[in-house]
Amino acid sequence: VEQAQQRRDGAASARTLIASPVSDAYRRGETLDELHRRFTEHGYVKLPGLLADGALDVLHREIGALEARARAHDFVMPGPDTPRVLSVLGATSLLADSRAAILYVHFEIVRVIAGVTGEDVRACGHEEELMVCNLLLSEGSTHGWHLDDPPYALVIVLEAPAPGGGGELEYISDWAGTCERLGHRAGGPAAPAVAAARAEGLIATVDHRPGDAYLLRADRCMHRVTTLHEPGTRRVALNFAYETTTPVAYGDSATALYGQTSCS
Ligand SMILES: O=C(O)CCC(=O)C(=O)O
Repeated sequence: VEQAQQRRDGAASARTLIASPVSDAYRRGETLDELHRRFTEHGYVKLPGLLADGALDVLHREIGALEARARAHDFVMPGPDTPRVLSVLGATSLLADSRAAILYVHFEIVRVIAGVTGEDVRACGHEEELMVCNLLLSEGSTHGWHLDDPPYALVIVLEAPAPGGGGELEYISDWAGTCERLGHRAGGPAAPAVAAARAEGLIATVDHRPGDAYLLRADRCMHRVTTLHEPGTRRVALNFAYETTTPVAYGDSATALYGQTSCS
């Protein structure tokens, strides 16, 4: 009986995600045109209330059910030399045990991404980075400075601390150009160039409320999620990665963080 109920609940969740996941505001061509203009300029746009409430509720339940299986990390990522203090679910878990994939390929979501980026987007070719869930579960958690390999990240924030509690997105647009101007090496440890960018006022800080989404040019904008600094707070976000027709060269860091046998 319980199994039959679970199947019915699962089908109801899938139907909710399929039916109409994107809020009405994002169906308008003029909205997407304005977002495209801002995205082209900054490499970032906030998409407040992108998902309809029903779709968000389903994601909360699905991720909540998987949270106990998230892999906890506390290490310094080689390359940028920045901390990863968070728990993660990679694409294998999300594809096998959740319905998040319905959103990843949903025509309404793809239409928004194509409209905002102005690109004919394709699925990410990395088997774990395709879609991930990043769970910052306690005070001190952080997702340190890095670039992603795939060009586009659609991030859906499910939980966030109250404003001022940490967990903000910080980003630096055009990392390669910024490093060149400031006389730093773009591929080396992030700290010296980030400090120089901060001194020049080049770091944007954005707060996201639960239910907000954003699109980031993640291979060009250096970014991080700041440390949670209140006891008992959490930040949980889904990241859907997309490519274009240009092939992506994948390094080792996504596998180190999201792979089935990864660093700790
Ligand atoms: O959680 C976020 O807002 C950013 C996630 C991120 O940087 C990533 O998944 O590469």
